[in-house]
Amino acid sequence: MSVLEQIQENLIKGKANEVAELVENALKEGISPADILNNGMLRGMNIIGARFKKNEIYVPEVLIAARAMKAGMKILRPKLVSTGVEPIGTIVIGTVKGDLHDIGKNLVCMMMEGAGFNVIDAGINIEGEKLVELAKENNASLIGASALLTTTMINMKDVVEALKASPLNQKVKLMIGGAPVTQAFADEIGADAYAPDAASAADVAKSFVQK
Ligand code: B1M
Repeated sequence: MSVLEQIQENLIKGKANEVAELVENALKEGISPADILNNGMLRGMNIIGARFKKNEIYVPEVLIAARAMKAGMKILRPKLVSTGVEPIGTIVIGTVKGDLHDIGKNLVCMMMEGAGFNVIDAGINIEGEKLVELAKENNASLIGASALLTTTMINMKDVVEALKASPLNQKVKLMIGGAPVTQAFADEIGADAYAPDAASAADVAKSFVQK
């Protein structure tokens, strides 16, 4: 089995130390950082995303795989930067005002990172205006808003309004999600997209930057 296949397999199993070590080995073998990312780690993360969507695996397995991805990225990121590999886009993600839930949001961040995005995690209890400000500062192409409470999901409308009122209107897309959120709600408030889970969120985000 090639070192890239080993990276993929160990990432899927969530073996963080092994992934870090294999990434080091791959670099020593002269494999390019982009190849390690695209044909080792991202392939593994794509498989995790697909299995998660089909309910073949659950949140703990995804979190463990994401931790392994992070361990590999710690070694790889400086090499990617020095060889000029660009992220596929930047996304700013936060949990909306009044809401402190972040497990799902963190999962979305990890899947986005796994898909090749530069992720700016704005944290929890975040005003719409702040998300827009961060998108502007970081030249993001997407904003993601998460909500877990029926009482806070309405604050997603503030993100829509803040975006509309900014120069980023039409340029930056807004995706929303979280347990009480639906496509109908996204349509109602005028968000550009809704995703039911973290893997779909990464797919939707990719489709936006590929357009
Ligand atoms: Co809270 N809580 N909670 N809670 N909590 C819920 C959400 C609740 C359903 C529990 C219940 O009553 N059955 C209920 C909401 C009821 C409602 O609104 N109808 C509730 C409540 C009421 C509350 C408090 C008000 C309780 C209180 O204090 N009286 C309080 C509110 C605090 C606040 O936010 N202001 C509160 C507090 C907390 C804790 C702090 C204790 C803790 C949060 C810890 C943390 O996040 N760091 C907590 C937890 C853990 C939960 C439950 C148990 C689990 C939520 C979770 O993490 N799920 C939850 C009950 C439940 O769901 N069983 C509950 C796992 C996570 C992976 O799923 O976040 O849905 P989820 O994310 C998914 C998708 O939704 C999607 O992708 C993720 C992965 O596939 N997704 C996106 C999420 N964001 C997305 C963004 C996208 C796209 C997809 O695009 C950008």
